[in-house]
Amino acid sequence: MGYTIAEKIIKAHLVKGEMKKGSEIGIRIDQTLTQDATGTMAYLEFERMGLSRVKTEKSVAYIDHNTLQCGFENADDHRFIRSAAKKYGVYFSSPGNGICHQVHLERFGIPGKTLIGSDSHTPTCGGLGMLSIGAGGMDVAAAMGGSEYYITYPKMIKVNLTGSLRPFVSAKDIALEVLRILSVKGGVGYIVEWGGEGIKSLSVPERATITNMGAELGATTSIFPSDEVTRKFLKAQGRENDYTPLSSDPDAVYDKTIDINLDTLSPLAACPHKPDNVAKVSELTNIKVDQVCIGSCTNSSLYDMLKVAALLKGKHIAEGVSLSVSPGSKQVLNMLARCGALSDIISSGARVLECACGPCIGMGFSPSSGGVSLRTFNRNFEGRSGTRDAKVYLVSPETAVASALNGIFTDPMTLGDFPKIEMPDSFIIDDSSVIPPASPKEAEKVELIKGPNIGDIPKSEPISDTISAVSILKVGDHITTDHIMPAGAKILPYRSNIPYLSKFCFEVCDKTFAERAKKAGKGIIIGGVNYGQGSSREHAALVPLYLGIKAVIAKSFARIHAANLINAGILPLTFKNADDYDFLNEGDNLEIIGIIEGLNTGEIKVLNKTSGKVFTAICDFTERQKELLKAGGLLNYAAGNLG
Ligand code: MIC
Ligand code: SF4
Repeated sequence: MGYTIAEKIIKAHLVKGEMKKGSEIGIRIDQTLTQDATGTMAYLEFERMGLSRVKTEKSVAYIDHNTLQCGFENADDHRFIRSAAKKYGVYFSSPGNGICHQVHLERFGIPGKTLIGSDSHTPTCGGLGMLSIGAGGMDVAAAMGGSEYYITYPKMIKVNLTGSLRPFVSAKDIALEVLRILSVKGGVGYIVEWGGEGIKSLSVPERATITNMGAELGATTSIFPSDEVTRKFLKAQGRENDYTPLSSDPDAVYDKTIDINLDTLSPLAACPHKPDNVAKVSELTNIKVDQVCIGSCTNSSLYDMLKVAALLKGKHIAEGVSLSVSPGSKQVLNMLARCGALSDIISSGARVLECACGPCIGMGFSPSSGGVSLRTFNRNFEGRSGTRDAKVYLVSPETAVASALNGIFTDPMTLGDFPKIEMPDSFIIDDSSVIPPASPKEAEKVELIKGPNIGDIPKSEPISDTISAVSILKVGDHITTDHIMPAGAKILPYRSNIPYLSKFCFEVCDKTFAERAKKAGKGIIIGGVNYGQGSSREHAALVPLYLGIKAVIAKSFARIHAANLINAGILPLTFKNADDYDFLNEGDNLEIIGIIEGLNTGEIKVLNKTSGKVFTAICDFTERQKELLKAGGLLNYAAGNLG
């Protein structure tokens, strides 16, 4: 039996476990990336684990999320990360150099290698055949220190593309089509592998748009083969030496196959407030548009920006529309400036923002009350834009421009002829904003610089045999980490100040949660399906830990969040019988009994002291996860086992 692309990379990196679907494996990690909203914690954790120097082939620290710098907090985080990078052996990508995933794709990603990043969109580099996976900060810190990274050996989905995209239909529409087919939990437990004749006409950045949004499927990662298209891209980046061809074996076995005929695809949009709430743009055309945002790690490549510039050239956006354009990297911005395309964007009335995440994570540019915002981004969760009642639609750059020009949702296929986009044979290579680390000898002299907003990581305790606590919050299905620990301009600067951050925990669902949890001293959260989907932010576990949350009982969990809970020493339990969810109320007194024994048997009894009912929860963890829980999380565990 042959291997899929992902299986080949896993095989070459396997350190622990067996290549058996559903079992836990540990893989060697070649590269890591962090960004600043998760990076401060990751480097504090690296320090706490007693590690002194990264052991990876390349680790990069990006500054791209918190770039508003209203006050000293963000700037202090940047300074701390810069000092940690210098000391620990990490390359530091300065603010302004671009969004981590875009820059990593351009400058560092290598086909056939492994990458984990403290950001859920790390799979972007799957666009060039790299096995790249999003993870919590603690896992990234441990991997930087040379530890293997653990995943459940995934099942495989093959997406076969045939035909080619019609003008005005683009890679984003392919990503949305797969979301329409599979939904936001359809990828859980899978790696999505892309193939078929149709991929030949997709450039690396277009492939990266697709693997980027694989995160929204809940997939472990997504990957394309490394082929002639990949070689050309790496050559244009002056990195032809990094090229290796990589494809699946003809007899590779997939658990599921999806066929998409690109010839028949039309422009799509994800409607509020879920990325899988997909409709045809042609069915949305009468909606008035207030704001349009182009950029983010999904759609900010040079190709995307050149298309945008060409479509805007000589035209002006409609009255009442506010259009932002954020190129993904300094390379993209520089090339737009040199060829004059930037001028076409500016003349159209667009507001050019810096090369950073910006509006995607609510760092400014929030829509007006109830406003309709069309974004080329990857997430449209309620409130993420910074405006609670805004209606955010996820669209392609083509749909974004067409709608900005007309002031109403517009099918770009009505725009006429598609402009010819000339891609250069080589990109401007200027890595001067990436600061190399100090030599191991010099590193000893480098001091970590911590500003007053940089606090401690909350301490967790070894799991006890019984947890008696009140069910402090009951939430529904598909709760995102944006619900649990919101981001945005007001809160993001406090990612390294857990006590302050805790005031906003679950604010979107229940403004009283934080205060009630703190007062109760300990609590249990009840969740529905796909609890903790979305971002990799471990703050969605660390803050509940700080607020005394001992366990979360849910119908199912998103992969990264479940790992983050275990790393934080919080017990993630699933209902054996999903109907038991219905019999639980907020405020019930719960007792989880016989936890230590339950960890061995895989099941646990939960007594609802308020109703008198008993139900069973699943706690089917791997030996490693049990050890982590018994130690009270990865940091406690690492103190004895890493470094
Ligand atoms: C996101 O898109 O939600 C983020 C912000 O990039 C997060 C990371 C974070 O919360 O810092 C992610 O995707 O992991
Ligand atoms: Fe940044 Fe948005 Fe991409 Fe997250 S999804 S890394 S916030 S651009």
